[in-house]
Amino acid sequence: MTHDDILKAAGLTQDDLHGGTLAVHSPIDGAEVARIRETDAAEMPAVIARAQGAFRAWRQVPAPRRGELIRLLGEELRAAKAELGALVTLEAGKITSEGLGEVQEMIDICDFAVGLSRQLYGLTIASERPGHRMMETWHPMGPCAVITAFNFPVAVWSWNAALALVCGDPVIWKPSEKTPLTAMATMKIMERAMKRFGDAPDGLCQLVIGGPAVGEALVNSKDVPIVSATGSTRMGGIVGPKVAARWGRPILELGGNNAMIVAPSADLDMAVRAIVFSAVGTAGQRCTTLRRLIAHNSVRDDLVARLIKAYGSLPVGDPRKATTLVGPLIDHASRDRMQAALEKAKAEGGKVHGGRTVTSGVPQGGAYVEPAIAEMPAQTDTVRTETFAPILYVLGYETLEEAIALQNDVPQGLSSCIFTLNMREAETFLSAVGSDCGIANVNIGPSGAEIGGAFGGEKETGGGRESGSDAWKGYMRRQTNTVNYGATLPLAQGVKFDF
Ligand code: UN1
Repeated sequence: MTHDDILKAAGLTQDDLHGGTLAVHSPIDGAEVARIRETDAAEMPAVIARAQGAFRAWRQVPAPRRGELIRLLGEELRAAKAELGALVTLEAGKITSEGLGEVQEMIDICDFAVGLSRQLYGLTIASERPGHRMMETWHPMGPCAVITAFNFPVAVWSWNAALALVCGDPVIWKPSEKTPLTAMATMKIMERAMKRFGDAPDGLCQLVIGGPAVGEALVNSKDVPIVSATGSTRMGGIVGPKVAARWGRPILELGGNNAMIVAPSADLDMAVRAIVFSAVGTAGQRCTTLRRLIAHNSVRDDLVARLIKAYGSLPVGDPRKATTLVGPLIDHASRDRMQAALEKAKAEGGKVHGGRTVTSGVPQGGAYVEPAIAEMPAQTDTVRTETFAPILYVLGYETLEEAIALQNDVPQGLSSCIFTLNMREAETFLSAVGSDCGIANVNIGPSGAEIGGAFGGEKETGGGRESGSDAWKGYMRRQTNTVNYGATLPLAQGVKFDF
C-alpha cells in the first residue's frame, strides 16, 4: 500500500491532510505525507470552555452509561484495527505487529474501563459515633488534558481517555507534533462511537494540534484540573510544577532507564529472548525499553556473546514488511543523538558492538540503525542518561546487593526486572530493599506491560500512574461523607461543647 492508501483507509480526507502549516513526515522514508492545520493558541480558551460545558452535563450521566460510550469505542477500534495499526506504522515507524499491538492495547483498556464504569467503588468506614455512618464517594473531577508522545501515539491517549471518560471527565488531547495523523484518525473513530452513543455532550472529547503555546494553555488553565503528560523528563519538569502551582493535578509518565539483572541461575535462552525484544523492539523507543543489562560476572561474557550473535541476524528495515523486527527511528535527529551517546560511551571506556547507520536494503530517507550493545566499565554519565534509541549498556556484578544498588542508582524509576530461578533473589528484588521502580518483573523483560496493572514510575519518571489497577482514582475527586441518622449530635474525639 502507498502512503496515500494508508491515510485514506484510516479515514483521513484530502481536506484533513492539506492546507495547514504543520508538516508531517513518515519515518519510513522521510516523505512529507501531510501539512495539517494547527490549533491557534487563541482558540484555547474556547476549547477549554467547551470542555467545561461538557463536564457540567457528563458528570450527571450515570457511570455505567458513560461506560457504554467506551464499549462502543472498543467496538469501533476493533473494526478499525488494521487501518489504524497501519497508520501507526506509517507515522511512528513501528513494525506492523507492534502497530497492531498498540491498537489492541487501546481495545484492552476500553474493556477494562467498561467494567470499571460499574465499579468506581468507595469504602464504608466504621464511625466512632453512635448512629453514624462514614463512607467515601468518588466524583468526576473536570476536564482532563492528555499530552502524548510520538512513540505510543494512540494507546497512551486511550489509557487516559477511557478512564477519564468513565470517571466523568471530558478529555482534551494534545498529541506529539510528530504524530498528529494517528490522533486525527483516532478522533474519527471516537466520533463514530459518539454518534452511535447518541447524546454525548458537545466538547466531551477534543483534539488540539500544535506546539508549546497550545500545550501551555492547557497546563496553565485552572479550568483543566488534570493534566496527564507522557514524554521526556525535561518536558515533565516544566509541566509538573506549573500544574502544581495552580493546584491542578499532574499525572506524569516520563523517562525510564530500565534494567535487567541476570543472575547466575537465570535461564539464559529465555533471558536472551526477553533482552532482544525489550532492548530492540520499537527500535528502542519505548519508555519501558531495556537500556541497562546488569549481568552476573559468571554469565556476562556468555550472555554478551549470545546477544551479539542474535543482534547480527536482526532484520532492520521497512516496518511494513512482515519479516522486519527493527524499524526506523522517528527522525534523523534521533539517530544523531544515538551516535553521540555511543561516541560518549566509547570515550568513557565502553566497547561498542553495532550501532552503525544502515543505508542498504532499507527505504531511503529514513533513519535506520543497527541496534547497539555497549559493554561499560561502570555506570557512567551516558549509562545514567535515557537516549531514546536501541542502545543496551552492559555492566557486570558480583553480589545481588551490588546489582540492586546499580539498578537503583539512576535518576529514573520506571521499569525493571530480574532473571533468576532462585526464589530468594526474586523475592528480594521485589521487596522493599529491591527495585525502586514502579514496575518490577521476574523472568519477564521490562517492556510490554499489560493494561491491567497500574503503569508509571518513581523519581524522574514522575510518580504518575495510568491504565489499570486503581489508577482511575487519579481522574476523580474523593469525598468523605459522614451521615448522622441518630437524634443526637455527638462530637468526635469525645469533645464536649455544651451550651
Ligand atoms: C510508553 O513507552 O510510553 O509497557 C508506553 C509497554 C507498553 C507501553 C509503553 N505497554 O511497553
